[in-house]
Amino acid sequence: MMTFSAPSPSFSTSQVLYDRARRVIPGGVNSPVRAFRGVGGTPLFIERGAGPYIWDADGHQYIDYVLSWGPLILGHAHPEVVDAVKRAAEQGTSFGAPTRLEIELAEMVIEMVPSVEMVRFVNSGTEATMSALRLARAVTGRPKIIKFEGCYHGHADALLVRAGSGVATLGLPDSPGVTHGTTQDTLVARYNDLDSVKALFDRYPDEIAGIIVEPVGGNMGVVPPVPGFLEGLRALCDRYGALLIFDEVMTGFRVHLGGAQALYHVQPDITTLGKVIGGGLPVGAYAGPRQIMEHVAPVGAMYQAGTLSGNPLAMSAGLATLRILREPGVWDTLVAQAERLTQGIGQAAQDAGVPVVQTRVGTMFSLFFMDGDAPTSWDDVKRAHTEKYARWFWGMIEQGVYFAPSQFEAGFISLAHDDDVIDRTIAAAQKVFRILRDA
Ligand code: KE4
Repeated sequence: MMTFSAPSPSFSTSQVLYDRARRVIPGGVNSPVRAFRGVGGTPLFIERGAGPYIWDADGHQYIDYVLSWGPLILGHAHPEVVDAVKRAAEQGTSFGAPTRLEIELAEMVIEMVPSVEMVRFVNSGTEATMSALRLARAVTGRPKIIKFEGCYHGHADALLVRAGSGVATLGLPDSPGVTHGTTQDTLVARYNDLDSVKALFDRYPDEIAGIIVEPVGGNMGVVPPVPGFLEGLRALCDRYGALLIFDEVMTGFRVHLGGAQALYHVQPDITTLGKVIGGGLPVGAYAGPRQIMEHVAPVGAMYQAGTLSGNPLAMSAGLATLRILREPGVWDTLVAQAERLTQGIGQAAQDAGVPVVQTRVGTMFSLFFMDGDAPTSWDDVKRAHTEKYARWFWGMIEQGVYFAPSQFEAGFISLAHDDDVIDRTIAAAQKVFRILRDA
Protein backbone atom coordinates (compact mmCIF):
# COMPACT_ATOMS: atom_id res chain seq x y z
CA MET A 1 0.00 0.00 0.00
CA MET A 2 1.55 3.34 -0.94
CA THR A 3 1.76 6.20 1.51
CA PHE A 4 0.38 9.38 0.03
CA SER A 5 0.41 12.16 2.60
CA ALA A 6 1.98 10.77 5.78
CA PRO A 7 5.73 11.24 5.20
CA SER A 8 7.51 7.92 5.31
CA PRO A 9 10.78 7.69 7.30
CA SER A 10 12.64 8.58 4.13
CA PHE A 11 11.48 12.21 4.54
CA SER A 12 12.94 12.45 8.07
CA THR A 13 15.47 15.19 7.33
CA SER A 14 12.80 17.41 5.78
CA GLN A 15 10.70 16.77 8.87
CA VAL A 16 13.56 17.77 11.20
CA LEU A 17 14.22 20.90 9.14
CA TYR A 18 10.51 21.71 9.05
CA ASP A 19 10.25 21.46 12.85
CA ARG A 20 13.27 23.75 13.20
CA ALA A 21 12.04 26.18 10.53
CA ARG A 22 8.64 26.58 12.18
CA ARG A 23 10.34 27.89 15.31
CA VAL A 24 11.87 30.83 13.47
CA ILE A 25 9.81 31.41 10.29
CA PRO A 26 5.99 31.64 10.22
CA GLY A 27 4.80 28.22 9.10
CA GLY A 28 8.42 27.31 8.40
CA VAL A 29 8.22 28.85 4.94
CA ASN A 30 8.76 32.17 3.23
CA SER A 31 5.75 31.76 0.98
CA PRO A 32 2.57 29.94 2.07
CA VAL A 33 2.17 27.59 -0.89
CA ARG A 34 5.48 25.94 0.06
CA ALA A 35 3.90 24.61 3.28
CA PHE A 36 2.04 21.92 1.31
CA ARG A 37 -1.32 22.86 2.87
CA GLY A 38 -2.91 22.02 -0.51
CA VAL A 39 -1.75 18.39 -0.39
CA GLY A 40 -1.05 17.71 3.29
CA GLY A 41 2.03 16.16 4.76
CA THR A 42 5.46 17.61 5.45
CA PRO A 43 6.89 20.07 2.95
CA LEU A 44 10.05 18.86 1.27
CA PHE A 45 13.16 20.90 1.93
CA ILE A 46 15.19 21.15 -1.26
CA GLU A 47 18.98 21.04 -1.21
CA ARG A 48 19.88 21.60 -4.86
CA GLY A 49 18.75 21.51 -8.46
CA ALA A 50 20.39 20.68 -11.77
CA GLY A 51 18.68 20.60 -15.14
CA PRO A 52 15.21 19.03 -14.74
CA TYR A 53 16.01 17.69 -11.27
CA ILE A 54 15.85 18.76 -7.66
CA TRP A 55 17.08 16.82 -4.62
CA ASP A 56 15.45 17.03 -1.22
CA ALA A 57 17.21 17.07 2.16
CA ASP A 58 16.95 13.28 2.34
CA GLY A 59 18.75 12.89 -0.97
CA HIS A 60 15.70 11.95 -3.04
CA GLN A 61 15.85 13.06 -6.67
CA TYR A 62 12.74 14.43 -8.36
CA ILE A 63 11.89 15.48 -11.87
CA ASP A 64 10.73 19.04 -11.17
CA TYR A 65 7.63 20.55 -12.83
CA VAL A 66 7.37 23.50 -10.42
CA LEU A 67 10.69 25.10 -11.54
CA SER A 68 10.44 27.76 -8.82
CA TRP A 69 6.86 28.52 -10.01
CA GLY A 70 7.93 29.26 -13.57
CA PRO A 71 11.25 31.17 -13.74
CA LEU A 72 13.57 28.25 -14.54
CA ILE A 73 12.61 27.77 -18.18
CA LEU A 74 16.15 26.58 -18.96
CA GLY A 75 16.16 24.18 -16.01
CA HIS A 76 18.03 24.42 -12.71
CA ALA A 77 21.58 25.82 -12.54
CA HIS A 78 21.95 26.27 -16.28
CA PRO A 79 25.74 26.71 -16.73
CA GLU A 80 25.40 29.92 -18.77
CA VAL A 81 23.05 31.46 -16.18
CA VAL A 82 25.27 30.43 -13.27
CA ASP A 83 28.36 31.75 -15.04
CA ALA A 84 26.65 35.07 -15.85
CA VAL A 85 25.67 35.53 -12.20
CA LYS A 86 29.17 34.58 -11.01
CA ARG A 87 30.80 37.03 -13.40
CA ALA A 88 28.43 39.81 -12.35
CA ALA A 89 28.99 39.09 -8.65
CA GLU A 90 32.74 39.33 -9.11
CA GLN A 91 32.22 42.90 -10.34
CA GLY A 92 30.08 43.81 -7.32
CA THR A 93 26.55 42.79 -6.38
CA SER A 94 24.75 46.14 -6.34
CA PHE A 95 25.53 49.80 -6.82
CA GLY A 96 22.24 51.65 -6.37
CA ALA A 97 23.17 53.33 -9.61
CA PRO A 98 22.28 52.68 -13.26
CA THR A 99 24.23 49.99 -15.12
CA ARG A 100 24.43 48.93 -18.76
CA LEU A 101 22.92 45.53 -17.86
CA GLU A 102 19.56 47.16 -17.11
CA ILE A 103 19.57 48.82 -20.52
CA GLU A 104 20.41 45.54 -22.24
CA LEU A 105 17.61 43.60 -20.52
CA ALA A 106 15.10 46.40 -21.12
CA GLU A 107 16.08 46.49 -24.81
CA MET A 108 15.62 42.72 -25.05
CA VAL A 109 12.17 42.83 -23.41
CA ILE A 110 11.19 45.67 -25.78
CA GLU A 111 12.32 43.63 -28.77
CA MET A 112 10.34 40.57 -27.66
CA VAL A 113 7.08 41.93 -26.17
CA PRO A 114 4.90 43.68 -28.78
CA SER A 115 3.28 46.48 -26.73
CA VAL A 116 6.40 47.45 -24.78
CA GLU A 117 8.43 50.58 -25.54
CA MET A 118 9.75 51.26 -22.03
CA VAL A 119 10.39 49.11 -18.95
CA ARG A 120 10.79 49.77 -15.24
CA PHE A 121 12.44 46.94 -13.30
CA VAL A 122 11.39 46.11 -9.74
CA ASN A 123 12.11 43.14 -7.47
CA SER A 124 9.00 40.97 -7.60
CA GLY A 125 5.77 40.38 -9.45
CA THR A 126 3.91 41.95 -6.54
CA GLU A 127 5.88 45.16 -6.88
CA ALA A 128 5.20 45.11 -10.62
CA THR A 129 1.42 44.77 -10.31
CA MET A 130 1.21 47.19 -7.38
CA SER A 131 3.06 49.76 -9.49
CA ALA A 132 0.93 49.01 -12.56
CA LEU A 133 -2.25 49.81 -10.61
CA ARG A 134 -0.74 53.07 -9.39
CA LEU A 135 0.30 53.91 -12.95
CA ALA A 136 -3.17 53.25 -14.36
CA ARG A 137 -4.70 55.46 -11.68
CA ALA A 138 -2.07 58.16 -12.29
CA VAL A 139 -2.64 58.18 -16.04
CA THR A 140 -6.45 58.20 -15.90
CA GLY A 141 -7.01 60.08 -12.64
CA ARG A 142 -9.60 57.45 -11.78
CA PRO A 143 -9.79 55.33 -8.59
CA LYS A 144 -11.30 51.93 -9.43
CA ILE A 145 -9.66 48.75 -10.73
CA ILE A 146 -11.33 45.58 -12.02
CA LYS A 147 -9.75 42.21 -11.25
CA PHE A 148 -11.07 38.68 -11.70
CA GLU A 149 -12.00 35.89 -9.32
CA GLY A 150 -9.32 33.23 -9.46
CA CYS A 151 -6.61 35.56 -10.71
CA TYR A 152 -3.68 36.25 -8.39
CA HIS A 153 -1.44 39.24 -8.88
CA GLY A 154 0.77 39.06 -5.79
CA HIS A 155 0.01 40.27 -2.30
CA ALA A 156 -0.46 44.04 -2.67
CA ASP A 157 -3.35 45.13 -0.45
CA ALA A 158 -5.58 46.39 -3.24
CA LEU A 159 -5.35 43.02 -4.99
CA LEU A 160 -5.94 40.78 -1.98
CA VAL A 161 -9.68 40.74 -2.42
CA ARG A 162 -12.28 38.12 -3.12
CA ALA A 163 -15.59 38.55 -4.80
CA GLY A 164 -18.38 39.41 -2.46
CA SER A 165 -21.78 37.94 -3.08
CA GLY A 166 -22.98 37.96 -6.66
CA VAL A 167 -20.92 38.02 -9.82
CA ALA A 168 -19.96 41.66 -10.31
CA THR A 169 -19.28 43.18 -6.96
CA LEU A 170 -17.11 45.32 -4.73
CA GLY A 171 -13.98 43.56 -3.52
CA LEU A 172 -13.93 42.39 0.08
CA PRO A 173 -10.62 42.19 1.97
CA ASP A 174 -9.27 38.67 1.66
CA SER A 175 -6.77 38.90 4.48
CA PRO A 176 -6.63 40.36 7.98
CA GLY A 177 -4.67 43.58 7.85
CA VAL A 178 -6.13 44.58 4.49
CA THR A 179 -8.52 47.42 5.19
CA HIS A 180 -11.81 48.10 3.51
CA GLY A 181 -10.31 51.43 2.55
CA THR A 182 -7.68 49.78 0.39
CA THR A 183 -10.11 47.41 -1.31
CA GLN A 184 -13.16 49.65 -1.72
CA ASP A 185 -11.93 50.64 -5.18
CA THR A 186 -11.26 47.07 -6.26
CA LEU A 187 -14.08 45.55 -8.29
CA VAL A 188 -14.28 41.83 -8.97
CA ALA A 189 -15.64 40.19 -12.11
CA ARG A 190 -15.79 36.62 -13.37
CA TYR A 191 -12.98 35.33 -15.58
CA ASN A 192 -14.08 34.69 -19.18
CA ASP A 193 -17.38 36.51 -18.53
CA LEU A 194 -17.49 39.83 -20.41
CA ASP A 195 -21.01 40.56 -19.17
CA SER A 196 -19.72 40.69 -15.59
CA VAL A 197 -17.18 43.30 -16.73
CA LYS A 198 -19.73 45.29 -18.70
CA ALA A 199 -21.94 45.39 -15.59
CA LEU A 200 -19.14 47.09 -13.67
CA PHE A 201 -18.53 49.67 -16.39
CA ASP A 202 -22.30 50.32 -16.54
CA ARG A 203 -22.26 50.93 -12.80
CA TYR A 204 -19.05 53.00 -12.70
CA PRO A 205 -18.73 54.38 -16.27
CA ASP A 206 -16.11 57.04 -15.53
CA GLU A 207 -14.45 55.73 -12.37
CA ILE A 208 -12.51 52.72 -13.62
CA ALA A 209 -8.78 53.31 -14.14
CA GLY A 210 -8.07 49.87 -15.47
CA ILE A 211 -8.64 46.15 -15.73
CA ILE A 212 -5.90 43.84 -14.50
CA VAL A 213 -6.06 40.30 -15.84
CA GLU A 214 -3.92 37.22 -16.17
CA PRO A 215 -4.33 36.82 -19.96
CA VAL A 216 -4.06 33.10 -19.34
CA GLY A 217 -5.18 32.21 -15.83
CA GLY A 218 -2.33 30.49 -14.04
CA ASN A 219 -3.30 30.78 -10.39
CA MET A 220 -6.42 28.67 -10.44
CA GLY A 221 -4.59 26.05 -12.38
CA VAL A 222 -4.14 26.96 -16.05
CA VAL A 223 -7.41 28.43 -17.40
CA PRO A 224 -7.09 29.84 -20.94
CA PRO A 225 -9.14 32.81 -22.13
CA VAL A 226 -12.18 31.78 -24.17
CA PRO A 227 -12.21 33.18 -27.72
CA GLY A 228 -13.15 36.84 -27.65
CA PHE A 229 -12.56 37.40 -23.94
CA LEU A 230 -9.30 39.34 -24.18
CA GLU A 231 -10.50 41.17 -27.30
CA GLY A 232 -13.66 42.11 -25.39
CA LEU A 233 -11.64 43.52 -22.49
CA ARG A 234 -9.61 45.57 -24.96
CA ALA A 235 -12.79 46.95 -26.54
CA LEU A 236 -14.36 47.82 -23.18
CA CYS A 237 -11.21 49.65 -22.07
CA ASP A 238 -11.16 51.59 -25.33
CA ARG A 239 -14.83 52.45 -25.00
CA TYR A 240 -14.64 53.67 -21.41
CA GLY A 241 -11.14 55.18 -21.39
CA ALA A 242 -9.70 52.61 -18.97
CA LEU A 243 -6.29 50.95 -19.27
CA LEU A 244 -5.86 47.24 -19.92
CA ILE A 245 -3.17 45.67 -17.72
CA PHE A 246 -1.91 42.22 -18.73
CA ASP A 247 -0.32 40.59 -15.73
CA GLU A 248 2.22 38.48 -17.62
CA VAL A 249 4.37 37.68 -14.60
CA MET A 250 3.64 34.03 -15.29
CA THR A 251 2.60 34.00 -18.97
CA GLY A 252 5.49 36.20 -20.11
CA PHE A 253 7.90 34.02 -22.14
CA ARG A 254 5.89 30.99 -20.98
CA VAL A 255 2.92 30.94 -23.38
CA HIS A 256 4.78 32.60 -26.27
CA LEU A 257 8.15 34.30 -26.70
CA GLY A 258 6.25 37.59 -26.78
CA GLY A 259 3.84 36.64 -23.99
CA ALA A 260 0.07 36.19 -24.20
CA GLN A 261 -0.25 39.52 -26.00
CA ALA A 262 1.73 38.05 -28.91
CA LEU A 263 -0.12 34.73 -28.80
CA TYR A 264 -3.63 36.28 -28.83
CA HIS A 265 -2.77 39.49 -30.73
CA VAL A 266 -4.31 41.73 -28.07
CA GLN A 267 -2.20 44.68 -26.97
CA PRO A 268 -2.49 45.83 -23.34
CA ASP A 269 -1.66 49.34 -22.17
CA ILE A 270 0.53 48.07 -19.33
CA THR A 271 2.31 44.72 -19.02
CA THR A 272 3.71 43.28 -15.82
CA LEU A 273 6.51 40.73 -15.98
CA GLY A 274 8.60 38.64 -13.56
CA LYS A 275 9.78 35.05 -13.10
CA VAL A 276 11.50 34.15 -16.43
CA ILE A 277 13.06 37.62 -16.86
CA GLY A 278 14.98 37.05 -13.64
CA GLY A 279 16.16 33.55 -14.54
CA GLY A 280 15.58 32.51 -10.92
CA LEU A 281 16.72 35.74 -9.26
CA PRO A 282 14.31 38.34 -7.83
CA VAL A 283 13.01 40.49 -10.68
CA GLY A 284 9.72 42.06 -11.68
CA ALA A 285 8.92 44.71 -14.25
CA TYR A 286 6.10 46.90 -15.45
CA ALA A 287 6.22 48.13 -18.99
CA GLY A 288 4.28 49.67 -21.82
CA PRO A 289 4.11 52.35 -24.49
CA ARG A 290 6.29 55.40 -23.99
CA GLN A 291 3.44 57.86 -23.45
CA ILE A 292 2.18 55.75 -20.53
CA MET A 293 5.56 54.89 -18.99
CA GLU A 294 6.69 58.52 -19.02
CA HIS A 295 4.21 59.16 -16.24
CA VAL A 296 6.68 57.30 -13.97
CA ALA A 297 9.13 59.31 -11.82
CA PRO A 298 11.52 60.89 -12.33
CA VAL A 299 10.14 61.78 -15.79
CA GLY A 300 6.55 61.92 -14.59
CA ALA A 301 4.99 62.37 -11.20
CA MET A 302 3.97 58.78 -10.39
CA TYR A 303 6.40 57.70 -7.71
CA GLN A 304 7.92 54.23 -7.45
CA ALA A 305 11.41 53.25 -6.27
CA GLY A 306 13.52 50.28 -5.13
CA THR A 307 16.96 49.79 -3.60
CA LEU A 308 17.80 46.68 -5.58
CA SER A 309 15.70 47.32 -8.66
CA GLY A 310 17.64 46.33 -11.78
CA ASN A 311 20.49 44.86 -9.74
CA PRO A 312 23.32 43.40 -11.83
CA LEU A 313 22.96 39.80 -10.62
CA ALA A 314 19.28 39.57 -11.52
CA MET A 315 19.81 41.42 -14.80
CA SER A 316 22.62 39.01 -15.72
CA ALA A 317 20.52 35.94 -14.95
CA GLY A 318 17.62 37.36 -16.96
CA LEU A 319 19.80 38.27 -19.92
CA ALA A 320 21.45 34.84 -20.01
CA THR A 321 18.05 33.17 -19.86
CA LEU A 322 16.38 35.23 -22.59
CA ARG A 323 19.43 35.02 -24.87
CA ILE A 324 19.18 31.22 -24.89
CA LEU A 325 15.39 31.18 -24.93
CA ARG A 326 15.18 33.13 -28.16
CA GLU A 327 17.79 31.09 -30.03
CA PRO A 328 16.32 29.44 -33.14
CA GLY A 329 14.43 26.25 -32.35
CA VAL A 330 14.48 26.57 -28.56
CA TRP A 331 10.89 27.75 -28.21
CA ASP A 332 9.55 25.08 -30.58
CA THR A 333 11.40 22.42 -28.61
CA LEU A 334 9.91 23.64 -25.32
CA VAL A 335 6.37 23.59 -26.69
CA ALA A 336 6.86 20.17 -28.28
CA GLN A 337 8.09 18.74 -24.96
CA ALA A 338 5.14 20.25 -23.09
CA GLU A 339 2.77 18.68 -25.62
CA ARG A 340 4.57 15.30 -25.33
CA LEU A 341 4.16 15.41 -21.56
CA THR A 342 0.49 16.40 -21.45
CA GLN A 343 -0.42 13.99 -24.24
CA GLY A 344 1.29 11.15 -22.39
CA ILE A 345 -0.29 11.98 -19.05
CA GLY A 346 -3.72 12.29 -20.65
CA GLN A 347 -3.33 8.90 -22.30
CA ALA A 348 -2.19 7.35 -19.00
CA ALA A 349 -5.26 8.70 -17.20
CA GLN A 350 -7.54 7.49 -19.98
CA ASP A 351 -5.95 3.99 -19.98
CA ALA A 352 -6.47 3.80 -16.21
CA GLY A 353 -10.03 5.12 -16.47
CA VAL A 354 -9.30 8.08 -14.14
CA PRO A 355 -11.31 11.18 -15.13
CA VAL A 356 -9.05 14.18 -15.56
CA VAL A 357 -9.18 17.41 -17.53
CA GLN A 358 -5.98 18.91 -18.87
CA THR A 359 -5.20 22.45 -19.96
CA ARG A 360 -2.02 23.72 -21.57
CA VAL A 361 -0.92 27.00 -23.15
CA GLY A 362 2.64 26.93 -24.46
CA THR A 363 4.92 25.63 -21.72
CA MET A 364 2.50 25.88 -18.77
CA PHE A 365 -0.14 23.29 -18.03
CA SER A 366 -2.53 21.82 -15.46
CA LEU A 367 -4.12 18.49 -14.60
CA PHE A 368 -7.56 18.81 -12.98
CA PHE A 369 -9.14 15.84 -11.26
CA MET A 370 -12.61 16.37 -12.63
CA ASP A 371 -14.67 15.18 -15.56
CA GLY A 372 -16.53 17.18 -18.16
CA ASP A 373 -15.30 20.21 -20.05
CA ALA A 374 -12.15 22.22 -19.35
CA PRO A 375 -12.74 24.89 -16.68
CA THR A 376 -13.23 28.48 -17.85
CA SER A 377 -13.64 30.18 -14.46
CA TRP A 378 -12.90 29.93 -10.76
CA ASP A 379 -16.37 28.46 -10.19
CA ASP A 380 -15.54 25.66 -12.63
CA VAL A 381 -12.14 25.00 -11.08
CA LYS A 382 -13.71 24.65 -7.65
CA ARG A 383 -15.33 21.45 -8.96
CA ALA A 384 -11.90 19.78 -9.01
CA HIS A 385 -11.36 16.86 -6.64
CA THR A 386 -8.55 18.26 -4.48
CA GLU A 387 -8.22 15.13 -2.35
CA LYS A 388 -7.53 13.07 -5.47
CA TYR A 389 -5.04 15.70 -6.57
CA ALA A 390 -3.26 15.30 -3.21
CA ARG A 391 -3.07 11.54 -3.71
CA TRP A 392 -1.71 12.13 -7.23
CA PHE A 393 0.88 14.56 -5.86
CA TRP A 394 2.18 12.16 -3.21
CA GLY A 395 1.97 9.19 -5.53
CA MET A 396 4.17 11.01 -8.04
CA ILE A 397 6.54 12.05 -5.25
CA GLU A 398 6.96 8.38 -4.41
CA GLN A 399 7.79 7.87 -8.10
CA GLY A 400 10.37 10.69 -8.06
CA VAL A 401 8.30 13.37 -9.79
CA TYR A 402 7.52 16.76 -8.21
CA PHE A 403 4.37 18.55 -9.36
CA ALA A 404 2.86 21.66 -7.78
CA PRO A 405 1.68 20.95 -4.20
CA SER A 406 -1.75 22.38 -5.04
CA GLN A 407 -4.49 21.68 -7.57
CA PHE A 408 -4.77 25.43 -8.14
CA GLU A 409 -1.28 26.02 -9.48
CA ALA A 410 0.32 25.63 -12.90
CA GLY A 411 2.94 23.12 -14.00
CA PHE A 412 5.96 24.20 -16.02
CA ILE A 413 8.46 22.55 -18.31
CA SER A 414 12.08 23.48 -19.04
CA LEU A 415 14.57 23.03 -21.85
CA ALA A 416 16.22 20.36 -19.69
CA HIS A 417 13.10 18.13 -19.77
CA ASP A 418 14.17 15.91 -22.67
CA ASP A 419 12.33 12.89 -24.11
CA ASP A 420 13.81 10.50 -21.57
CA VAL A 421 12.78 12.69 -18.61
CA ILE A 422 9.27 13.08 -20.00
CA ASP A 423 8.88 9.40 -20.81
CA ARG A 424 9.90 8.52 -17.24
CA THR A 425 7.31 11.00 -15.98
CA ILE A 426 4.63 9.37 -18.13
CA ALA A 427 5.61 5.89 -16.89
CA ALA A 428 5.30 7.17 -13.31
CA ALA A 429 1.89 8.64 -14.13
CA GLN A 430 0.73 5.30 -15.52
CA LYS A 431 1.58 3.63 -12.20
CA VAL A 432 -0.03 6.31 -10.05
CA PHE A 433 -3.23 6.51 -12.09
CA ARG A 434 -3.62 2.74 -11.72
CA ILE A 435 -3.20 3.05 -7.97
CA LEU A 436 -5.71 5.91 -7.84
CA ARG A 437 -8.17 3.81 -9.83
CA ASP A 438 -7.78 0.84 -7.49
CA ALA A 439 -7.79 2.89 -4.28
P1 KE4 B 1 5.76 37.50 -6.81
O1 KE4 B 1 5.49 38.71 -5.93
O2 KE4 B 1 5.49 36.20 -6.08
O3 KE4 B 1 7.12 37.52 -7.47
O4 KE4 B 1 4.72 37.57 -8.04
C1 KE4 B 1 3.35 37.69 -7.77
C2 KE4 B 1 2.57 37.22 -8.98
C3 KE4 B 1 2.00 38.17 -9.79
N1 KE4 B 1 1.28 37.81 -10.88
C4 KE4 B 1 1.13 36.51 -11.21
C5 KE4 B 1 0.33 36.14 -12.42
C6 KE4 B 1 1.71 35.49 -10.41
O5 KE4 B 1 1.53 34.19 -10.74
C7 KE4 B 1 2.45 35.85 -9.27
C8 KE4 B 1 3.07 34.82 -8.33
N2 KE4 B 1 2.82 33.46 -8.66
C9 KE4 B 1 2.88 32.54 -7.54
C10 KE4 B 1 2.56 31.15 -8.09
N3 KE4 B 1 1.18 30.95 -8.24
C11 KE4 B 1 4.21 32.57 -6.85
C12 KE4 B 1 4.43 31.43 -5.88
C13 KE4 B 1 4.30 31.88 -4.44
O6 KE4 B 1 3.40 32.70 -4.14
O7 KE4 B 1 5.11 31.39 -3.62
